[in-house]
Amino acid sequence: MANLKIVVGGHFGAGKTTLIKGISHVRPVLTEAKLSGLGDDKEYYPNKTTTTVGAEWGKLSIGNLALHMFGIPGQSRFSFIWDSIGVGTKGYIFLIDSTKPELWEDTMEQIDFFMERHPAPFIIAANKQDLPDAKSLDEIKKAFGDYNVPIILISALKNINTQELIKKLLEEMVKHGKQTK
Ligand SMILES: Nc1nc2c(ncn2[C@@H]2O[C@H](COP(=O)(O)OP(=O)(O)OP(=O)(O)O)[C@@H](O)[C@H]2O)c(=O)[nH]1
Ligand SMILES: [Mg+2]
Repeated sequence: MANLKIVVGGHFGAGKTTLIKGISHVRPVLTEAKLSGLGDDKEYYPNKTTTTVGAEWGKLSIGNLALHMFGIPGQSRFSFIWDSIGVGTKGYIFLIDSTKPELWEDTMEQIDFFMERHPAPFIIAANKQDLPDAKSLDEIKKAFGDYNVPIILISALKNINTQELIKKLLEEMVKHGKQTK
């Protein structure tokens, strides 16, 4: 069994915890705490009552691969632990809330942060595509196209396209592995 570490990143409220909960084959370890109201993140998600405050974990078994998914806390006040979560990562999924373009910049900052410190192949998951005001793939490409990585439209909550997301990530990791051989 080969163990691979995957990090799930993305801005506050993008759906990291929901994705890990939805795709993990074992009961995930979650680190959610009541939102303290610190900072101004509440203004974007007035109904959100909890936030992730530490590393979260879930596991998927695919053939002889064990994918260990580590979720990060989205709020930048916890960014001091991002660096340690990134150590040894073989691939990343960076999430955005497709209905909140004003927060996408925060995901971009995370991408730059992790690629500088712990580079590995990554893909972008445009989440919450079940909502009527979700931006289209074309609009998301305008913002994230420069990264030149796959962008997958998903709904973590409804488990739409999440298997495709994992498949794409594994393909990217294989592709990258071949290039670096
Ligand atoms: N409609 C819809 N809502 C979603 C989806 N994914 C997540 N949500 C909701 O978005 C809110 C935030 O989701 P979380 O999974 O807590 O987001 P997070 O990225 O872990 O947030 P932090 O840990 O606080 O950074 C919750 O109310 C979720 O139910 C989705 O695919 N569709
Ligand atoms: Mg979370």
